Amino acid sequence: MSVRLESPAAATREGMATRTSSGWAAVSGVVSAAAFLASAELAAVVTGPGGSPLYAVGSAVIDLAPPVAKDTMVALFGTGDKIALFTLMGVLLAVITAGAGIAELRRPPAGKVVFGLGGVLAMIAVLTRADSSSINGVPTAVGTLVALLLLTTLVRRLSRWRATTRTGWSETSAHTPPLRGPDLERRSFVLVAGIAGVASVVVGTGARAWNATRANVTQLRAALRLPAAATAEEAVPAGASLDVDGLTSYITPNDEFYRIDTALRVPGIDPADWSLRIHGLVDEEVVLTFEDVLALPLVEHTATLSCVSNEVGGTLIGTALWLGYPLRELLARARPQAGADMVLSRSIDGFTAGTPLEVLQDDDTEALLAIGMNGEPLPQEHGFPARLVVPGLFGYVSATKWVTELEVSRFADAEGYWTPRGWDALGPVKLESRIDVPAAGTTVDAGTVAVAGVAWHPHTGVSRVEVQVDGGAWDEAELAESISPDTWVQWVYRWSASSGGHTLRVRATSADGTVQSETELPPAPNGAEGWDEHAVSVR
Ligand SMILES: Nc1nc2c(c(=O)[nH]1)N[C@H]1C(S)=C(S)[C@@H](COP(=O)(O)O)O[C@H]1N2
Ligand SMILES: [Mo]
Repeated sequence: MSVRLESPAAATREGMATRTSSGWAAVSGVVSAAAFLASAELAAVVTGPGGSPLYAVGSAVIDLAPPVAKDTMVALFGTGDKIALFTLMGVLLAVITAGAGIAELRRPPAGKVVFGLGGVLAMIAVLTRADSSSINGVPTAVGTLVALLLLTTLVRRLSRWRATTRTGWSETSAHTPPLRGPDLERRSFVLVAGIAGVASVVVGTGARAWNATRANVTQLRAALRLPAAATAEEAVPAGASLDVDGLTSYITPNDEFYRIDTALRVPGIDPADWSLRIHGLVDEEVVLTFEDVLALPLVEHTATLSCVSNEVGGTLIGTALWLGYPLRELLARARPQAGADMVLSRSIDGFTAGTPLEVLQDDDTEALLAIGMNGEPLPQEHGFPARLVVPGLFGYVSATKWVTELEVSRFADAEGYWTPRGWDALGPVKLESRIDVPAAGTTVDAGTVAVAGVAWHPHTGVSRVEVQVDGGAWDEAELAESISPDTWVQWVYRWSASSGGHTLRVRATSADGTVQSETELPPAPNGAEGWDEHAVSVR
């Protein structure tokens, strides 16, 4: 009996048979899939949980599955049906991507094609979810890119390792010149695969857990039923909405409402965990839970909210029906002390706004701790579960979203987030008007053309809007109705347009008689000024 003795190096070479390299290729595929999920999940932390391909594909499968399959899943796994589904999907994904790894080693770019197709399918699943937006596609794109890069680098390392073990490290192959010995090539492959695999598991589970809590807040919000207002707002008068195509609607739908905040990640607050603390220069510290707020006699109030950063003609403005409780009542409970002149509201995300105390205490200003927006709980991006809304003040000095604290203070002692960043401590909204139609730079037919838009001077009101054509005389526009001076107002001017190029301008007059200033000012430090102007052609 003869014994064949092999050196360890020879054993390594023998061990790197086709079967082994296929095994490692399969590992490459699975690790790349894990990297896809992890990097997509991480990107979804920024874009929102709706961008998670894991979640989207899962719900797409649930949507598309025939009822029999669903019933079977529920019968087999009961309430564990979702976990069972995800396990099944995980196994399927592992099998497919293991195959893709092998395919990439044997017939490149077959594996990359499989990953690419998978990315496209995941993208379709993400974008076809109810109320998905294009931003939700970003995580899947990021994940697909990361997976393709990782698969490429892993398979390249693997084939170099294979080449060295097959031919000896001194020889080279045309495609993958082995630069180092088999041990180094093996180490290089295993190291990258190992790091990528471990990082994917750690980052992926962390990001998934984070996104899952946010998804839960979405569900909590959807399940929340707001009480009816004790003091209801009057119905929107029919005369508030002019019948002009392209004119901004009087009430801004929630999903069209502008969004401005410093939050990288929208805070996800469970109402059960939320509370508002009123403290500082007060005789009595007050703490309110969300349940406390729901039990209060709530009021509805329609108010226009706008951003100090809005340029002349800009769209950082919207009007909503807010449901909430007057801040004046809450402050009365806390009893502010003499000498206090501002309230520093603080968000859970650290943002602060300094609002004059007298505005918040004013009987004629419906400054609210708002929990509802246009008949729904506040959307998460707009401050769920509670924010402030103060008619007549720019958002940066008043409209704190995800508000958790009101600190009664003094302008001499404290300042809001934007004040040390070049914006005034006081931010009353300025008198402004905007042309919506005809859009700037468009061509319209000669004849009667509806020139229309909105004008606002929240809490003061607009008494007149005028339009000027080509620098001529100012002609009065027709004003629509409004619920109160706290909202913007639509206007229309029926223009007899003759062919050629024309310039349209608009200016408003406030209810206090002030005429909108022509002087152009930039947004900083306290709001833009000037007349909105549209150049149009008439044919
Ligand atoms: N927590 C928090 N609240 C905030 C802000 C912010 O950055 N963080 N931005 C404010 C500004 S500048 C504006 S204009 C309004 C915008 O509110 P919206 O996003 O609901 O339109 O929110 C205000 N409340
Ligand atoms: Mo703002």
